[in-house]
Amino acid sequence: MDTIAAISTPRGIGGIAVIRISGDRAVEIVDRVFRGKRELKRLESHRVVYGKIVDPETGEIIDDVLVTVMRAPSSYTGEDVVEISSHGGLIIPGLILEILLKNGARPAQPGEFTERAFLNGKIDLVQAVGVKEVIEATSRKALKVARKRLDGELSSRFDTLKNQLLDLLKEVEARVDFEEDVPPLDNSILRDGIEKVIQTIDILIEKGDRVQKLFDGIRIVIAGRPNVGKSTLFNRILNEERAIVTEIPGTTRDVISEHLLLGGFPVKLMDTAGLRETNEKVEMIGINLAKESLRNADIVLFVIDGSEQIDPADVEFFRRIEVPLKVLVINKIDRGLKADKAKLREVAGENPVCQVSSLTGEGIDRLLDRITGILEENFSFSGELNVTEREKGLLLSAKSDLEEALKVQKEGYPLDIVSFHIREAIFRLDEILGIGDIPERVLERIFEEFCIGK
Ligand SMILES: Nc1nc2c(ncn2[C@@H]2O[C@H](COP(=O)(O)OP(=O)(O)OP(=O)(O)O)[C@@H](O)[C@H]2O)c(=O)[nH]1
Ligand SMILES: [Mg+2]
Repeated sequence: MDTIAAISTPRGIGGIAVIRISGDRAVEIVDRVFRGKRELKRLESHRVVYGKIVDPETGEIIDDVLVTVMRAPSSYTGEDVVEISSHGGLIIPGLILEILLKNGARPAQPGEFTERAFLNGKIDLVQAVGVKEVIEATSRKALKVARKRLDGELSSRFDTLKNQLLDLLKEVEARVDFEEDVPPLDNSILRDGIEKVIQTIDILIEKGDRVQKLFDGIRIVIAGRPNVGKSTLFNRILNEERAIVTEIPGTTRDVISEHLLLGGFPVKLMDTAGLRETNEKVEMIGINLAKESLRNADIVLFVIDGSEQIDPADVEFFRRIEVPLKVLVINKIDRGLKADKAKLREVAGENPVCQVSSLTGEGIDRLLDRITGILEENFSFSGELNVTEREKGLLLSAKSDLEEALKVQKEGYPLDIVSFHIREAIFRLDEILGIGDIPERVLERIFEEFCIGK
């Protein structure tokens, strides 16, 4: 395999940068450009040595560096890895990389170091995703989940499921091959076993989906009729003039979103177009986008103008929002509350009501506390793990294989048909972990999302 190199630290001004190189020729290539007390090929594994990087063509000294050598198989990729710590900045790391490339390395693709770690059996595919997630986590909560994945906790869940299925398969196959020598299969044990696995899959998906929101951001959508002050509230929560505010109804057309942390929870806050009947083309598109955001929302902040009487259209709309977590936000209370309080309660039903002035900031802290409370109640997980879209797809497909196994068993098909379906489910779990032949394009799709140098 080629020897690959990349700058692993972010581009830009910084104290140091790390250039990483991995492959059979890693040590040899760096030796060509490194002048230190000792040649790297004579250095033991996991030792650091000081020296200079020199362009062998011109003899020019590029930088003082510390070089670490990690020999196969005890390295991140499982291959020989050399890491060069140089000065950071805009020029030096790029120059060093260039010299390495001129001397026999090739540029690494995004995630290629991690892909090699996977191909060399250092980590499985589930853990590989964890590498990306620990790097990209934007909150402590997300990091905790990613850390567990990287440590193999999720992998071992999949492994347990697989072993349960293997046990069942063994029972079934024994009857297929040597029916006369073994007592007949206890159907209820088989059914219970399969059902238990299906149940575990359901729980993994249900919880995993919610935990995944810690990475994508919990979607909080601000909605309501035009001009009630949605964009003003959006800006107020963000503490910046992000969305355009005017007194003209129908100002916001696009969905505008920003990521922020609320009470330590990663949130994607979205401002949407005011909901009303209209024939204006652009506004109509905006309203459709707003409705779509509402359908995908985790929490809805439904804003009404409290300085006016309650509009029956508002009541209707609030009721129709299917998202279970919704807050009725009564805005513009700086102008005095004209809406009838009893009526407001009735509209809100079981849902929390908050009175605010997005203009003056009054009541905003209380609203944010309310939202944080909802987040804590619904998105706090202990010991939970996330599942990616890919994993979810494969889990669902394993589940349908198992349902099929139950069905054919119930209908009295021969046991080898039952065993076929169990086996298929096991293959799906293997695919999740990356066991067996994983097509190149599947790996590509997983690793292309990584950054270069990881
Ligand atoms: N007095 C008062 N005025 C407010 C408050 N919030 C918003 N406004 C005003 O109400 C008008 C509409 O505000 P926006 O934030 O643009 O309302 P919107 O709901 O985003 O409107 P659309 O984008 O058209 O749907 C502006 O003139 C704001 O200054 C408030 O709390 N008090
Ligand atoms: Mg607006």
